[in-house]
Amino acid sequence: MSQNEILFARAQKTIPAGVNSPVRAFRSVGGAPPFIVRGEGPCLWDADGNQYIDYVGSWGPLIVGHAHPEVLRAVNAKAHDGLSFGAPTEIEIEMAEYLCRRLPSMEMVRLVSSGTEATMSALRLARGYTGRAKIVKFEGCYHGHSDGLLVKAGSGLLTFGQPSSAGVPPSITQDTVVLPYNDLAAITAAFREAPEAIAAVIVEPIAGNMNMAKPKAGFLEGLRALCSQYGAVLIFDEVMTGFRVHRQSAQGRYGITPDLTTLGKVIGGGMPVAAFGGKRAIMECIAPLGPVYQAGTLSGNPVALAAGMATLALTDAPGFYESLAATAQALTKGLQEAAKAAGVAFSATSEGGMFGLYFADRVPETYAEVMACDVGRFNRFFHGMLDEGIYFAPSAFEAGFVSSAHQPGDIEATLAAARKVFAGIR
Ligand code: HOZ
Repeated sequence: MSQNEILFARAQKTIPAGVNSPVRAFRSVGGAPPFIVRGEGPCLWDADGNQYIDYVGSWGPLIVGHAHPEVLRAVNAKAHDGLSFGAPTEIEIEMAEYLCRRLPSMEMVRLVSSGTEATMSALRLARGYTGRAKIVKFEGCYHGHSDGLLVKAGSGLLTFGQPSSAGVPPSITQDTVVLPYNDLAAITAAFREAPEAIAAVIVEPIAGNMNMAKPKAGFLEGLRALCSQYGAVLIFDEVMTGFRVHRQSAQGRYGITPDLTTLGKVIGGGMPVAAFGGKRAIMECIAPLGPVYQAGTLSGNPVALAAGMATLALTDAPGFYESLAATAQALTKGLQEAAKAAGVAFSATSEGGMFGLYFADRVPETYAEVMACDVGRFNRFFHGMLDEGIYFAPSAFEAGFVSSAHQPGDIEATLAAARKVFAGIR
């Protein structure tokens, strides 16, 4: 047995499926996951000494690559002052000011530790602010694992073909309305039917948990107009897209101002940091200013924020996002050419440093189109690439990520591997 297999067998004795987040278990693609020992720049090394070019990037946070020296320096320096205080520190203000400066929709922000906390709190806040109960989410979008949002959700739930979770009583989800993504007519009808019942519409402005699905022209604009017309709170869940797809996130890319935004991943640079924020009038409903309760012992943790601030500072470099987008485009263009040469039905797209790969003739725009992609062929592609030292997400339903550490040589090596693998899975 390899070291990876030995570790996986050992892990399964004390950790369900051997992992602390379901997709990592490789159940949908099969086989044993590599146990990661170390990361540097665009690369990972596993317990057997295998090296990989990494396109998961810890599922999005590592926009400047693994173990960036400036991020490590900031973390080390902060850690020397103590790890956690459960009391206010100046770096929390710095992060809040930075986020409000960089996202014009954000007037106030509260820091939390995970994307799940951010979306759960934003929805509670929207309900408290409007005094309404219903929330609208879209099929295939994933907003973390709080009870009311685990209905027709993406990510691990889609990966395992179980889009709604057991253990969530119908009484909890009775106010969750699930509608098709990119279908403005459906949400228009929902508002007309219950004009004063919907507290919030929550959306991944670019869906990144059913592979990657971009908004059709007019969809986000339509959501904005409907929420304004009916007095509902528009929440952009930018945990994945925040500072990843554009300097000002998806909201800047598409020119839409949401009422609330949730953030995570990149703002922590690989440490547990997330946030929700937006209009002052809504944010002032949060305790102790207002009646909506939310709290957290490790919220605003100074060491985690040091990683986030150092990462964000690196993304401020002129040309950072242009170069990131060029890297992702070189990858997706090259993969499409390689698939075409091999006669494999394949398409790909990207936005900033995020990309989607599809075993289908054209890039999907709806949940149904994503579901129609050839998962079996993806799985063969995934394992072929892994054997060649290329680490993509172990699921046909997750987006991929590049970092500023990926160099043209990494993309070339990936495409050389892909030419070989596509030829083998024709
Ligand atoms: N569900 C997240 C990705 N969309 C995180 C998966 C993980 O960390 O294993």
